[in-house]
Amino acid sequence: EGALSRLQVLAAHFGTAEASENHPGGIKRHPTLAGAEEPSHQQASVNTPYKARTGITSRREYERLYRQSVEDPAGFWAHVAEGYDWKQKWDTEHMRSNLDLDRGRVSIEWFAGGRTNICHNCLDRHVEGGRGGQACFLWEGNEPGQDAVMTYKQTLDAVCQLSNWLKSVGVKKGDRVALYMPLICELPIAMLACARIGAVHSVIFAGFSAEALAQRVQDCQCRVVITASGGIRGKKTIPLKQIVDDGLKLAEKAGFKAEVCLVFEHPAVPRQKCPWQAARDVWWREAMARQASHCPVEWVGAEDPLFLLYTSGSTGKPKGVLHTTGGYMVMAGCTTKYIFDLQPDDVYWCTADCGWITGHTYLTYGPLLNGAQVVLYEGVPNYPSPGRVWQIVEKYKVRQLYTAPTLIRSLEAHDAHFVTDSDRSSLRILGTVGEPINPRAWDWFNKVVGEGRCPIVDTWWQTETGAAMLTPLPGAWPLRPGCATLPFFGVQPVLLDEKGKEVQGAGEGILCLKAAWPGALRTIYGDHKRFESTYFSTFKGYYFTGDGCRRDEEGYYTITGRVDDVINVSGHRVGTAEVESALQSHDTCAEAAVVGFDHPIKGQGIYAYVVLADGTSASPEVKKALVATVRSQIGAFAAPDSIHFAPGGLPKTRSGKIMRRVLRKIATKEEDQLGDTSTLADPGVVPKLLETRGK
Ligand code: 6R9
Repeated sequence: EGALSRLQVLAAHFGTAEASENHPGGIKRHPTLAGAEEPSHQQASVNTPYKARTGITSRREYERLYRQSVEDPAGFWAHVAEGYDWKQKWDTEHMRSNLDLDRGRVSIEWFAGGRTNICHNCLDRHVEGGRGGQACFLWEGNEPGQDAVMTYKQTLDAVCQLSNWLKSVGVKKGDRVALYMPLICELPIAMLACARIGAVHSVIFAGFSAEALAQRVQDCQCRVVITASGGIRGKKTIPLKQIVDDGLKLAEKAGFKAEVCLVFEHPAVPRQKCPWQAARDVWWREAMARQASHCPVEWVGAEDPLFLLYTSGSTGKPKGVLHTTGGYMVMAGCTTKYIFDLQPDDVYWCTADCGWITGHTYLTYGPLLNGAQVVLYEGVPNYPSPGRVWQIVEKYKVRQLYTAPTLIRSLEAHDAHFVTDSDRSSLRILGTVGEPINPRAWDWFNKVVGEGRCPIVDTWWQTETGAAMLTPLPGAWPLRPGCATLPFFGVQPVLLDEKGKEVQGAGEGILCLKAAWPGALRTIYGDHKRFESTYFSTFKGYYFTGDGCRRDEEGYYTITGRVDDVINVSGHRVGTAEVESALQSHDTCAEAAVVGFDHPIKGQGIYAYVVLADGTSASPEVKKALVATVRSQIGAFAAPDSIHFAPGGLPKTRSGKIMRRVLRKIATKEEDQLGDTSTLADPGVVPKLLETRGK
């Protein structure tokens, strides 16, 4: 195949030939819930007909492009990038990376030399193309009947005002801005306003506690914090500004001071009820009233930072994952287009919060780069009834719905009429992300929600990967419940055995990624050594994902779950070390060890073993106090489901290492599979743990 025809194929698929407005360019088991399900590889294929408007309608078509994407990654991605506006083109040798520590510092660069702005590509480009009057955000409040629409032009104006305000308080390119907000339009607006002027946003999920907030604002040394007076989810009002004040007080004790705090007045907490520090705090509405709705874009380098997002690892404090502008933009736009077959004007709904990576890539940047109408829902899925999600689908005629297995399981538990009472005929594509989806939930999503006519895209990826890595393309090949199927363009997954040898053909191993992709994280903020050691030292030359994975004869990939000490609770990553250190900070706790266990709704739950301090005796009050400590230090979502007092101590090897395998088996009542415990310093602790379980 000659170079010319290859370019033509690329042009046809990535729309660069069209002048239309918008063509941006120790392995664990799968959590087989309820124990009775067949694992994914034993499931029959499901062939849901769907004709993608992107033109990729068969596996052959995909494979042709995939081959090009891995044979000439720089050329492939440059073609995709041409679908976006750049102030300055990238160098001819724009992709420079080294993933091999033996060859020196790990570094990743894409579109080097290029200058662009992601906010411009998300908003100005569409407005300039005559689509300013089209809906950008379809906001749905907590209460049914509460809603608002913002057009692309209105969104651009609001973003410009905020950018101007940020500049007026001295925020410059490269400065960090922390966002702690409910899911209202002002949250993505604030992200875009930072991006517009080259400031680096750091969204902190509004479910994190004051202490977690303090840790994050300190680590990123943000100049400004943007928040709201409060938020409302279901029947619960959340005093966000109070939490920010508490967090900033803690940070001040540790020697860090934020200069300005911008507060959006949310009706859930009126201003009279909001704590206030006149020297530092500013009301959003008053501040915006003085700002012009025009603000020139700061053209930033492709490798200038776009955002920081903190995530949990298996050890230590949360890591500030840093993403840069060009590669992230190109990959966010491209994956959204191909995975969701997203076209301008499509009504698209992703139920994630902006506080997580999914809310960055697939609620904000990806859909806006494609000019879609984005549904933003502030409330919870089961309020005021378990039918709410489907009512929203009917109300806005949602075409693509992207959600998490935990939400699917929690709604599946209710009578099917909650779903069927609403008209879902607008739905064309369903998606899941965040954790393995068990086949039963997949089936329900497929048959009951999608009436068997919507392909389900089970997308595997991570905060670090920036965009989806393993995913079906709708209609292009048969699906299988619980299976992420094939790699996206440019993604080269490998399965390594424990010795680091690549598994060939069908088999199981640790999922790693070979070669750099544009959306990859570039570093851990302020700690490049930790970046190298966390992701690139386990297997030299490969990015280590932390997930176990199986590949079958068809080349399909199935994620089997984390192989490290990260627990995935309702799709939220929780590090065992973080929960342990929260527990250990409490006076009653001498020692703690935390493991995950299969949970019917949350996917995984948190099981904590606690050795009490001398003089403390086990009681329900102590349990409560320990759970409360975790809630206040991390957030409610990380609260242990069970606390198991271990009077005889924890199982340790002679070198003092806690044997977590043993703790996992006891927590999941699989003591028949404890394995070899003869290397324990004191094998007697095991029967004591079994005796005290459930007490
Ligand atoms: C996007 C996101 C990443 C971890 C990842 C894996 C799990 C995500 C999955 C999945 C099975 C899927 N995970 N998607 N497991 N199937 N489709 O969730 O990022 O919060 O960083 O979590 O989530 O264990 O390593 P993040």
